[in-house]
Amino acid sequence: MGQDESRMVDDDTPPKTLDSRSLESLAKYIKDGRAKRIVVMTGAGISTSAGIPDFRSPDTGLYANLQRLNLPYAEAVFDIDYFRKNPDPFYALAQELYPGSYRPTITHSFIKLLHDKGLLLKLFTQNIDCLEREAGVPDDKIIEAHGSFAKQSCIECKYPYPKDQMQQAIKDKSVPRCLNSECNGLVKPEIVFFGEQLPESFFRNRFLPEDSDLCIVMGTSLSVQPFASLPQACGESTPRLLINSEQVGSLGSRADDVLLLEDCDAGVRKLAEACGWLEELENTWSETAPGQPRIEKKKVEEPKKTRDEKLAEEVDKLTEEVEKSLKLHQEQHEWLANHVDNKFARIQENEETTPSVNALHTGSGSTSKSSSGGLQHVFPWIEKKPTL
Ligand code: CNA
Repeated sequence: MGQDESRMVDDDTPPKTLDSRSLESLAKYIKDGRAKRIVVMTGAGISTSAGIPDFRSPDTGLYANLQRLNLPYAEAVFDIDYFRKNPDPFYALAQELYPGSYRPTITHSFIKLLHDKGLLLKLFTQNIDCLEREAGVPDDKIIEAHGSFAKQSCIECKYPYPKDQMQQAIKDKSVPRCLNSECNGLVKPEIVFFGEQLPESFFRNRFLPEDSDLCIVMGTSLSVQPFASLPQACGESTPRLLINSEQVGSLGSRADDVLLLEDCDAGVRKLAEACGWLEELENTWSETAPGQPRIEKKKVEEPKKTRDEKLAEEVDKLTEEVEKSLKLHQEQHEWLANHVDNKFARIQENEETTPSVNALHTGSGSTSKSSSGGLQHVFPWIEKKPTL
């Protein structure tokens, strides 16, 4: 049985893995090569210094500043039932939160540095802002437990919606509708709303912390389940570090928990310095500055297409080809009709003067004035010319 996760460990309890519950001791543990499979768990607090408010900080948090949206209660903006009735407040807010206008923080770059050093097992984030990707952490290392703005789809039939059209809708504060005309459901970014299921990738990886040798929790109030239980999945003797403005969850209840109750950016700088990585960290972060050559990002994978979508695409392609060929056919038809008309006119003209040429063209030796009639089996669309 594990120890009581709700009680803070007392100062007399000796750590099991670290020399002491201090940042220096934790840094030594890392430098000694004992932390090779680090799990990082993050929340809105790692993005506040980028300019994105968190939810729950009093005064500055998002929930404290939503009066302008006239919501019945602050959380309604992310509630799927409320969204069905009134999607406008979400789209008003989405314009402010949409990725593209914020620079990753040095805390995001710290996670990238852990990856560069081959030490990052997985990042579990509750954030929807995609700043981890912007910082260069590869997609396959990130579990976006609450989804993100990276993809969008219909809330009813899940039909994917193109990114560029979503960007335009966000810009216009308009509410996009499903492109499947039979559905016409509301479209939203694949952010997990209250009342929606977490992504399958979260459930698939939720026990991964058991395999870690260090857990770093940053910028989260650990108040949203099931994410909040992740740190408990770490082994009893696995060191856990909390970098946050306040003590949260069960962090501090175990013998190898280290608490750094301060600003995330300041905290990661201290840890990096203690590990001898500060310069590298600053360099990694400087790559995210506006105007710097962008970090190579892996393409966000488009959702896999269903059989019906593939079929619809194939039908569209075929329709386009048929239309193109019909258009060609039509042009050819017009050209030939003109051509024959001209010829017919010339023949008529010649007939009046040189009947022998006419006989050559019809191939019959006849002097019939109805030449086009002879061509009708080849060009059936040519109307029979009236016999002059
Ligand atoms: P939260 O409940 O708002 O908690 C944030 C925590 O971070 C609090 O404990 C704060 O004290 C702490 N904090 C804030 N700023 C700092 C800082 N600079 N340094 C250190 N600590 C700080 O947010 P959670 O992430 O815990 O809640 C989960 C919600 C928040 C998820 O569903 C997210 O989708 C949602 N959210 C995400 C974003 C984003 O993507 N940036 C923004 C706002 C909300």
